[in-house]
Amino acid sequence: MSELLFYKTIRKGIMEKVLEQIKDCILNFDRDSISGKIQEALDAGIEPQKVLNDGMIAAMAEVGRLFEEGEFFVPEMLVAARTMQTGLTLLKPLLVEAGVKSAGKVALGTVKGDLHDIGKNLVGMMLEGAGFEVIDLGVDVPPERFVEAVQASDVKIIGLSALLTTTMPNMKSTVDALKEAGLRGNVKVMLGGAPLTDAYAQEIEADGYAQDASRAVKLARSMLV
Ligand code: B1M
Repeated sequence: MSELLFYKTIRKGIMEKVLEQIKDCILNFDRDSISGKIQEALDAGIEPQKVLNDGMIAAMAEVGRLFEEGEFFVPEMLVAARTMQTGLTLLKPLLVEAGVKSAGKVALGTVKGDLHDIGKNLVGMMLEGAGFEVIDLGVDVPPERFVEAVQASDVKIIGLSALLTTTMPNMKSTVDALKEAGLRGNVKVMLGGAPLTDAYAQEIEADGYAQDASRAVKLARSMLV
């Protein structure tokens, strides 16, 4: 083996190891170590996008798989997502600087009258983990705020969350408001929340429903192909 090839092999090994360690931080909920590991990766010359894709997004995909297989539950998914968020704080400015394209912009909110935001926040974190840019409109969001969000920027997906049967109709009002504003063709509408169903999504002419945060990522991805 030539000297150059030898050093290249060593370097590749170091890079792979630190990316694995970043994944492990997320899978083991190690918020204290993740920023240090990301810095180590950057210092070793790994591009921020590679850190994001092969370290963090890969870990979040694994989190989603473990959740779907019943090995992780909501609390695990939540702390994993928070660990990823901690790492993203360091990585985000570098990604922006490097002009890394987001997977797409999602405006996310809990609909009017509804104050539940734990599930919505989890969906937002998982979407960010998957490379989407998330505009979090918060809770108790009236239809016109969603319309404004689409008017203001190149939002590709509107994500509506509701936990109360009494606030579900405000999802329909939001879809109707988008239609009235002539914007329905510009965006996909994704629904979620405990009382929601596929049938309801179809009834109000939304584009899809996701049962949980992991499936929300898959749905969002499928909406943009
Ligand atoms: Co409320 N609450 N709550 N509550 N609360 C429920 C929803 C309820 C089912 C409890 C019950 O009676 N068993 C019930 C609703 C009954 C119904 O409508 N059928 C209820 C009620 C009645 C109320 C009040 C009316 C109580 C009162 O004041 N009398 C009141 C309403 C306030 C309001 O919103 N206007 C109220 C208030 C509250 C708190 C403020 C105390 C608190 C919310 C705190 C917060 O969110 N910051 C609260 C909580 C915590 C709950 C329960 C216990 C837990 C909800 C939760 O966070 N789950 C809930 C009972 C329950 O669900 N077991 C209950 C964990 C979370 C991770 O799951 O939100 O389902 P979830 O999100 C999942 C999926 O649904 C999905 O992915 C997430 C992660 O996997 N998902 C999406 C969610 N949004 C998505 C969007 C997507 C895709 C997927 O795409 C855009």
